[in-house]
Amino acid sequence: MKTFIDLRSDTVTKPTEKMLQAMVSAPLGDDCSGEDPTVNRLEALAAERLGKEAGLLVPSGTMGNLVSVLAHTQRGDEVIMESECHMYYYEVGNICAVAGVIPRFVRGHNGVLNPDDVKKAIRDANIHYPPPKLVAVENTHNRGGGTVTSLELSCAIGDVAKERGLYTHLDGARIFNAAIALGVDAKDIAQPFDSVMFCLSKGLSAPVGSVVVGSRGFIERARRYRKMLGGGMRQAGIIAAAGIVAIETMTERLEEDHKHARYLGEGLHLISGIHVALETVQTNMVYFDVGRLGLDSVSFIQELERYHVKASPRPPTGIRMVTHRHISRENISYVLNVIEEIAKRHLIPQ
Ligand code: TLP
Repeated sequence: MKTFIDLRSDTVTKPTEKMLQAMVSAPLGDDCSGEDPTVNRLEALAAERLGKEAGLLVPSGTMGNLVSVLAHTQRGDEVIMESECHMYYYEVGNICAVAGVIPRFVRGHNGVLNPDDVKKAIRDANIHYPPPKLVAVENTHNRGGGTVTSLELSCAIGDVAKERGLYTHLDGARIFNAAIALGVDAKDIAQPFDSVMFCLSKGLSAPVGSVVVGSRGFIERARRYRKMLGGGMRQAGIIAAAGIVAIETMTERLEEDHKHARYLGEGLHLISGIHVALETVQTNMVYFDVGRLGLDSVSFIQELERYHVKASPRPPTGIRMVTHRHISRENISYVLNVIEEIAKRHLIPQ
């Protein structure tokens, strides 16, 4: 059986040998009583790496964002967020359905928020309005193309929120990709935010898990909400062990994924009929459009699969490809040849 070149997401990465070894030998305990030494070590390590007081292991990024919103807000509060952000777009409406908060959208430039627009979105108290309580930022921004918010902009957004007494949360699912792209420490990216969620299970290759970090008081509240949502796990050290290896050994190599994404983006740019917004190729994602080939996302992906290549649809005519540890430069060269072949077959003469 031929294996697929799977560019759907960096979530498809398998644990490393070192992670598997760490998982079998991890000291374990009941984490719901705070007694799993490996979970405690991971939470302390994550907090230290992001410059916060405490950390909380959660089963997924989705739960990490949700417990953060729950811990910062009350029902009926307003959360200011980018209009294409993951917390709104892909988290099943949980902030409304579970936390009972209402989003107020600010459109970013390829997902990157402008602090002045955030400022304008924060309304003065009025009997007619829900009280604004939280500003949420996503870095890197998934639907924006894996785009990066600079330290200057993050700080300015943090200042705007603070001036008006709002909390700030960072969906930093891929914060270490942002750190590599900016050439800074992840701690600096986290600094302007009261809370940060980041994923162990994406480019860092751990099999399961995300971590939320913030002040001790915030993490205590988030821990209660994790329990309420059924995210309290028992011998979770088996997961945390892989997470520790992920943080300690897997962040630097993300640079390679970024180079591969750039190679892919630049190659696609040269293929007639493919439109790629090269300025958004800043980390490990490449979004492109196949509309000029007369194909929609789903039929293009079906064509790709005949060549054993997988990608994600962004309907109606968009495609997302994400580079990760299992994708080599040779794989990208092959994918570019395949797409050139498909494009030649379908290109509609202008
Ligand atoms: N992103 C996934 C899913 O949308 C399928 C992907 O393939 O990119 N924040 C951001 C920015 C994310 O990209 C994701 C997952 C999450 C949060 C949620 O993490 P999980 O999947 O662990 O709940």
